[in-house]
Amino acid sequence: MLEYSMLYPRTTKSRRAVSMDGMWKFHLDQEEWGEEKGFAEGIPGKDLIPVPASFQDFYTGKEIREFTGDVWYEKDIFVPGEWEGNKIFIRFGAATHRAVVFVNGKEIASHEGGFLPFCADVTEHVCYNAYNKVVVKVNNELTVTNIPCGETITLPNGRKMSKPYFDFFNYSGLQRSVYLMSVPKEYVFDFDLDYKISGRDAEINYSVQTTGEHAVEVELFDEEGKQAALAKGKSGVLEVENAHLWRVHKAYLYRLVIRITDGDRLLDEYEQEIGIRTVEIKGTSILLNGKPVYLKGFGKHEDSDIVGRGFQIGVMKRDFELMKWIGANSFRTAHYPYSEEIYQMADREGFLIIDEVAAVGLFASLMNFMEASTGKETAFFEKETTPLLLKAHKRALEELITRDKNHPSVIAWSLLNEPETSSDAAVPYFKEIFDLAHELDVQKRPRTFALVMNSVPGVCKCYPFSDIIALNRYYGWYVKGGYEISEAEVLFRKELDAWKALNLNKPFLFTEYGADTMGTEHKLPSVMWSQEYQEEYLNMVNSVFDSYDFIKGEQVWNFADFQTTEGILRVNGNKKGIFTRQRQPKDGAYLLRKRWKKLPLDYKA
Ligand code: CKU
Repeated sequence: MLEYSMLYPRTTKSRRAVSMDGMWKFHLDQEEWGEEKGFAEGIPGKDLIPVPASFQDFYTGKEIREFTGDVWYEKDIFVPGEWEGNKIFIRFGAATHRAVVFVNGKEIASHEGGFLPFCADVTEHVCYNAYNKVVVKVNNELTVTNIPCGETITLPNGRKMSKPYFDFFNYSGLQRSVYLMSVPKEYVFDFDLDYKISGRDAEINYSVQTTGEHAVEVELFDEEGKQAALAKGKSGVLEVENAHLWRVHKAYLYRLVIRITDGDRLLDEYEQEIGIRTVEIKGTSILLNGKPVYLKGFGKHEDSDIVGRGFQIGVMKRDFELMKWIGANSFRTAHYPYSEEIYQMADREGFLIIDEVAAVGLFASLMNFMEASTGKETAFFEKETTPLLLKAHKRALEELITRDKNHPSVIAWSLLNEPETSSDAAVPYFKEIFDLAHELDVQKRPRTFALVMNSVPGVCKCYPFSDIIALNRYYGWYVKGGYEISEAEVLFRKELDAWKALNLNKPFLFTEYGADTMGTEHKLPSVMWSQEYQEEYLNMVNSVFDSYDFIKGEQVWNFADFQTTEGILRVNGNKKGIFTRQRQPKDGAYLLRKRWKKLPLDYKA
């Protein structure tokens, strides 16, 4: 069990959640002397920066954009006097990749892992009815003992530089919302839900964890606000008659209210929207409420102009509108857990999410996505430091599942992205991770991981762990692109025939395929990078997908163009977007729209 609650911050009858978003004081610790100079008590300078946002793309100096090391944030917050006697937390939606929190000069909390929330319990450290100084030291260095993996090097000029083992820019900082929260001493800490549908009715098996022993009651309201069920006790069953199920693009959301009471007195109340649905794998089918679904959609990123990986509510809205327009029904949160608001929106819009932990780059190569295509193998899990990595990975997985388990939109967990899978040492590592996911999830949702190009039958030792076989494949791009595309198709089919011969009786899903395309380039006849080639490529791949019944979904890489580290393979970022970074369609978007609008939800059932 985690040492703080992961529940989303809300104001209720008993709780207060005050946003700390806005302008914070900001300072880059180029000299690496922040601790020694007493930054914990207040940082130097007058520069202000928005939170939430990545710090990198606001400034005009390259040394700031590429800065690797510690950055410091500061804000004064007023803690109301009437909160005294409650528990007071500061909750960070994310601090990338690690943070130390100081209040009034004193170190209160630290956290590692840049894409999941954490709380600093400041109850004993704040002055009530007064301003308090909050200082946060955020560090963005990459290592092989934390996820995502990478290295930090030092250049001859003495500056540090991030070398990610992954293909997205190492954006960092306070990239998600920060809240000041007050909750009662005895409060709802966590809850789990599991669903059973029988005929027109549904049962919700629930269990609630609180920090005390007082009575618990759980009440369910429908969309009209009418009571749909009521139950008492820390665990039990909510019986819902004539249940409205949560369905793809027809999401029905109930409101679950959890109360702790002492006789007539309310001690705590927490509420959340939930959806009644089941998820199951049967043979090669992915079943939602017992009915087969075919996934259409994207691998995405949290990435946009100016704010980088910072959460942007407007960009989120636009992305969902585009996904509806194109006929998508799902996405994978490549390559890290996204902002919580995105899952809330998916719950509401009826999108299916494959929720990925930030275990990317577990393949020792700076350009793993390239080298893997050449068949290169690395014994990534045989390092002396592997136990440390496993520990960080397990912790992140626990945080992820605790945070996201009650979203109806989350239908599967992606536990690793493109790891090394060919060495014997990979097997026990995978076993621990896959077992933990099942242990933590009462719904026992399907588990998967995205297989890199060299993870093929005969080489990959880890695919048996997966409930859904998720492939990242680039035949026609990294392998035999351009005029050689006909050979790419032959090789692609050859690999799929080899998978078919294994008769795994599991669903296959394409979690990546795509071609870099400049939104500005047209060329007839096509060349690689032109919009014409993206269409040619998509037509080839789609015809392959249509030939194999066990392929139960296609999530193209990527939803939109995104920023990466600079280099000769990337033209100011990865251009595999179906939309540009500014969220306008490339020609391929119209092609996919035509296809996806036509494919029924139960395609290949
Ligand atoms: C993508 C084997 C494919 C790995 N995949 C990872 C993803 O993060 C990259 O952006 C490849 C690409 O476009 O190369």
